[in-house]
Amino acid sequence: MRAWPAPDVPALPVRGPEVQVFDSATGGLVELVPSGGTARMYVCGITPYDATHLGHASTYVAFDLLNRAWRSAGHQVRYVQNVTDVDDPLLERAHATGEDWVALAERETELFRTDMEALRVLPPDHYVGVVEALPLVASMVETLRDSGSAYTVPNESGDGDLYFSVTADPTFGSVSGWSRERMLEIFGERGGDPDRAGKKDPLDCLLWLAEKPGDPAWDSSVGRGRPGWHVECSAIAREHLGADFDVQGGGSDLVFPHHEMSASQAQVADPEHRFAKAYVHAGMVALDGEKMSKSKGNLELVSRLRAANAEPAAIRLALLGHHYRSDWEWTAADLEQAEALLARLRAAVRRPAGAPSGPIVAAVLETLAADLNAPQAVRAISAWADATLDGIDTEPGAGEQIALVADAALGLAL
Ligand code: 5CA
Ligand code: ZN
Repeated sequence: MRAWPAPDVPALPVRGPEVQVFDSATGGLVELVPSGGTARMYVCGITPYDATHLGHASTYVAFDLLNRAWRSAGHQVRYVQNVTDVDDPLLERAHATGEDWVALAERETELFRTDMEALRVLPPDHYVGVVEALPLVASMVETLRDSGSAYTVPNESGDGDLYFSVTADPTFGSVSGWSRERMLEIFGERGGDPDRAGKKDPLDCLLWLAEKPGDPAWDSSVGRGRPGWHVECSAIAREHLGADFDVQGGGSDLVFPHHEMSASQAQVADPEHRFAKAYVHAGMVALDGEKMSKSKGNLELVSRLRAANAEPAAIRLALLGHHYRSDWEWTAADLEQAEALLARLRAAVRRPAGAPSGPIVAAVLETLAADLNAPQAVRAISAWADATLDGIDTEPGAGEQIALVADAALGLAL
């Protein structure tokens, strides 16, 4: 699939430190020094049945900070993202509104592209739809089936759906670290079917769904049907990034079952290698007291704010005001404050001279390398702006240096 146009990332006069991020699997910070100079990152993409909301935007901006922090440290980045362009929620929405599911997915994916471009999010090098990756996904399902890690559960039409057996993976549970009780509690809420008759373990997850009347289906090496959710990301990540890549990312609602299952399936298909080195998760953005979600409909859309003349840089600055790992609630005040701050930062960087920039540039790169602390990086720039607007003008051209680091490291066009 086509991604979206890349914004320029200006070269910095200094290098940032190596990057540390919080890994959900080990529960601590890990330093991510990519082997061979190229960091490899997979971030789960959207299920395109509704418009990009600020929760999505916040998650993709978080991983954009990681992408930029690696680049600031002198590394290259190979970035892959999927689009879940066929799955139950998408088909259900299309069915409910009478829209063609392909048209719905294309429309919302295109809106996502324009939102990401407006927010200056660096595009993935490989933007891969599940439909276009079907042979790849089927091939991983086949490997799992042939290794005895999958089994058939009969369905209404007499065919069998293929399920992944979680007991095939001795390391199952190591991504989330959750107890079995907690897994059982949450599995059904996040696309799982713990109560389906015929399963060997309630936590076993769907690998391949046999054709259902009225639903799209494709011929494949594992029969006619369509893939289950988790295996799409196992297969797409392995194909485009290889084994043991640096970061598997997404929002914290993907820790379990999605990232647990994706890793498990890839590792059972290839027991010699880990799926990813670190599992990184962004916090959930809420609206009106509840997690912003397409299924609940409590959304603030990036496109709606843009249509109401909010500047994308202000939206991005509002998102950067919250640490990526925290859960937070969006309010209109976030945007108003960001608009005021943006105006102040711009006024300061346009001064011909300002407060010394070197320590600020270093502080921005350091705080971002230390688990992507964007709020602290923004505070450092804001303090510089205060000093400059207060009349400190010891460094000619300081504003240009500040604008450079804000652009390269924070994706902020001042
Ligand atoms: N297609 C799958 C991943 S393979 C999926 O989860 N799609 S999604 O459209 O539901 O979510 C896309 C990304 O946005 C995921 O990383 C998800 O964790 C994140 N996300 C969804 N809702 C929120 C929210 N309220 N706050 C922060 N991130 C969110
Ligand atoms: Zn995914």
